[in-house]
Amino acid sequence: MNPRKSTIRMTLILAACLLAPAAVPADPMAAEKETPAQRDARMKWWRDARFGMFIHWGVYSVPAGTYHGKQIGGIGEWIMNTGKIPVAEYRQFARQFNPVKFDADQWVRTAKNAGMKYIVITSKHHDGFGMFDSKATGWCITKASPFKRDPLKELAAACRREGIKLGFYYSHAQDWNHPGGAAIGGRWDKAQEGSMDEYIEKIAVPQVRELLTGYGPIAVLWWDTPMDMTRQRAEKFLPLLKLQPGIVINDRLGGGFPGDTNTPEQEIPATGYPNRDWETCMTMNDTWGYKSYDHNWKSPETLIHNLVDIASKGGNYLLNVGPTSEGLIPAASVQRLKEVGRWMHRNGEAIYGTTASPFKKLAWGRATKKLDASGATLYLHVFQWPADGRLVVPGLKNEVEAAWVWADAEEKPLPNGDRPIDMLETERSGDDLVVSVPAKAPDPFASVVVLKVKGTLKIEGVVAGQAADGSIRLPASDAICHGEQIRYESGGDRDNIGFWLDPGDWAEWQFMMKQPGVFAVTAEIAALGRGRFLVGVGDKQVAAESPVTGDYGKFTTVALGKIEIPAAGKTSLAVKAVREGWQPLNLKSITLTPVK
Ligand code: FHN
Repeated sequence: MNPRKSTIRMTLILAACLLAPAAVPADPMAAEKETPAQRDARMKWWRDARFGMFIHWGVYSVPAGTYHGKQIGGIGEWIMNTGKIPVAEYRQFARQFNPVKFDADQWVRTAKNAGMKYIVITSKHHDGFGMFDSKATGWCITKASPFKRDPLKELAAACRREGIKLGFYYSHAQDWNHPGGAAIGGRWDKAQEGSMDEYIEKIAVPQVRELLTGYGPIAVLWWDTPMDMTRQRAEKFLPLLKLQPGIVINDRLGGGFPGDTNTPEQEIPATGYPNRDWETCMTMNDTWGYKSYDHNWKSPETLIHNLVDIASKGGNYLLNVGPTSEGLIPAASVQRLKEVGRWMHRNGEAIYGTTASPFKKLAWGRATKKLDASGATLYLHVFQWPADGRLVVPGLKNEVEAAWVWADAEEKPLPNGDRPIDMLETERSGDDLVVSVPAKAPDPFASVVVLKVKGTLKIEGVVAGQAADGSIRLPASDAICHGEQIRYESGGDRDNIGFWLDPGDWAEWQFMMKQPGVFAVTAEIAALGRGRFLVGVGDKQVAAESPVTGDYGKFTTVALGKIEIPAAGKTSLAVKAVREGWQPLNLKSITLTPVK
């Protein structure tokens, strides 16, 4: 949990909306009709793509974060809700929405040159404004704005020309302009009152039909915030999906339908979702829709590392841009996408069509892989280039066929147009494989070393061990999280176990104990209330209580007591909540220090 990003209340409401579909049975419609092989075929392009562009564009780009001269907190596309702007007043912004600089080809080329393979654009966000020519309402771009053009038509044509897949985001439940639409936090204007079922029947369903029939092949339908979506309401949308048989839908329809993809938002889950397709959606600054004064941009290095990190966990990266009311993608976004594109141009082979890393942890970076009939190609993405020229690949037992880095094509052009490579030597060192790499990193952000190995991948479990003084630090990133909600949170300033909302969830560490004995146990914890928990190794336990730090991002180190670990060997340590009076806590690490 990181309440600093938005209010705790909003986070919990959104989390409840988003988490709901995870615990429900599979989509019966899909299960009936699709074999696993058919599903794999349908998902293939999406799995290969790994990188897409999210576009949040609408009327909210006119106020751009400011209302009556006041900067409104939170994300830009929520300004109507956060500022409690009356419906009639918000509608006036549409009169100023005239994005004459919008150039669909340019947007699509910006995405394509960044290495992105698909685009998902807001066809209607929570403000209910149709960014397309809708027959179902007057509250859409062709009727309520001076622009009159249908930007989604133009984008669809440009995507077809450039070979980029197009998807539509559609806010099916929340709609703050059409009577009956849901509103997180409650409605604030009489004009919003109405029946949700009627809204779904008269606005949402007809609009989704329009979107799935009038724009050529639509690759993705991206639902959002399924507030008040009962199964019955969600079912109204299902027949429409047959209009685009190959379509991929996310997990936010609600009503118990898991969809095709999980959608972690603004975070990269520690271990991905091993049995689900998933896609991290993320902003480049701190807002989805354009805010004129949000300059908190992620660096190109962070964006490249995020893309690699996500691919190494088997997911896709849906990276957002929030164009202006003139129709321009902000220059800061374009510039960053160019940098990512430069990296992808050289290293895309190590991202597209790859699957998750076979390594649990790599101290210097991440890995992706491609399997083939004779063995595997491992792509080692090195964030910290080894100063001694020795790249240690822990526990890799396979015979190496070849190792190389991609050479600079301009320095070493090959007559047949093939990619020039610099071959590398490898050697064994105990359990590990060592690759001798050039002194200088080929890339300032992430250099790719390619290892072609023979046979089925064999990597022997590498677990943490004690330091020379007998102590051992167990970081959140090494924990095995047990439960539906608890998870490792990383990225930005987060590096802890969080979302520990269910006291039935628990965390475990496995490590190698060489010098058993009695250990003092300390933990780095952030919490808002006193939650009781147990730290246990076998039948030995320490009972403890979390400190109150006042913020889920503010950690303090607390001594929890002593524990005896009597035997050497592979050891498991568990941290479990005490159900009565449980208060969620964020846990960064546990440290065991030998008691002399
Ligand atoms: O409320 C929206 C938000 O505005 C944005 O569209 C994100 C993108 O995933 N989805 C919702 C919050 O989860």
